[in-house]
Amino acid sequence: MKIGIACYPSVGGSGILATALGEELVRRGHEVHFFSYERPFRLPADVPRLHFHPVVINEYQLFKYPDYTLPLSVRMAEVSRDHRLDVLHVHYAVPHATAAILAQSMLPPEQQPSVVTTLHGTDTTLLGSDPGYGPAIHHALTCSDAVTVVSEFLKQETQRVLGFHGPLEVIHNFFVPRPPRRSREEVRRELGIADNEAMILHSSNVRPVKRIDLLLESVARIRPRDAFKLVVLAGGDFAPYAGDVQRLGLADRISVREKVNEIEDYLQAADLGLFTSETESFCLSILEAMFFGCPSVARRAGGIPEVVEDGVSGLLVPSADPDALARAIESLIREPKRRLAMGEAARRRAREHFSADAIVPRYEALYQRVCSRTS
Ligand code: GMT
Repeated sequence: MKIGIACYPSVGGSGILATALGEELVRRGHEVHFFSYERPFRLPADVPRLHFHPVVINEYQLFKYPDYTLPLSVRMAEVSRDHRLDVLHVHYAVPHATAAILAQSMLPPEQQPSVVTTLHGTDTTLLGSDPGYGPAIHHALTCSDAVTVVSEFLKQETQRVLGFHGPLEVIHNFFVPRPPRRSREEVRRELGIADNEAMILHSSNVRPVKRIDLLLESVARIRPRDAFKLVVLAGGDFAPYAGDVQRLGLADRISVREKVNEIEDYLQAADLGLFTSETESFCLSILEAMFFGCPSVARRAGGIPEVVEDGVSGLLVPSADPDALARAIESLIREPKRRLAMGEAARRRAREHFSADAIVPRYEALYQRVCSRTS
């Protein structure tokens, strides 16, 4: 099939998932066309049947704010027509779903691709309740040929927040780990982590929803304080948290790496993950760690319980309580055998339920279904 994918190019779960899906579809023989204002940062170059179409945004003095939706829809319409795309699969509703619907309606019926929209999280939980966005998102979902969500939790939130009661198919996130480029020892040496220190890993775009303040408060309460080092892979600017790091006396306990591409190097070196998000529709970062046998301590938030079985493949803490989070981490630092067993359970669960082989055929089947329906 010929599939167009629109996504955000920067570090963020929806763009990462969309990129991985595109790569997997190409590996399975499909032709894939990506649309974004920049090349998605994990998108490999020079892969046959994998194309990238940059969307050019011109600045006009008349506009106070540059518009992205219209140039995106025009680009999607042009490429759909020129390459005879079967499907436009858009990741994150705003503005991609609206642009796809517009692109579809710009074309004559015989050239119209089907539109599949995947909701990832804040497009429902944050923008869905904004009166300036909610009705437009609802409209785009209603006009889509199919809508998917990345967890049961997000399905319920989409029904509750947006009042959308059309079909919603739950297709969880997946991950395809690449082989690490450096050894575990090399990476730990680079990070200054001694053999008797547990490496706690947090990776995210460090937006407010990730509650980095709570993350730092929690690790500051871990005892003994020389039992760990926290490594933050920040997909955004970590500078605003420098004051917290100083205030909490964490300067010698924390290493931050910004915009890392070789995440596998760090995932294999980690002993534990720590995630304190206010909400997560799934939490791709927890899954990435699971593939490397690294169990996580996380808040029981949003769709995280669909990823981690509490007490089996990780530990879930019911509230935003830094003491409870610190105690959970301490228990796994103190009991390496239990931690390793949890890591193994996490790895098994990840491979069984959230591998490309488990998930990608679900998208392929959906594309087949919508195309046969529309044709
Ligand atoms: O916060 C991010 O990392 C980006 C965010 C988004 O809305 O694009 O990620 C969401 O999509 C990921 C992939 O489906 C999910 O694993 C994340 O849980 C989800 N983030 C939130 O719900 C806050």
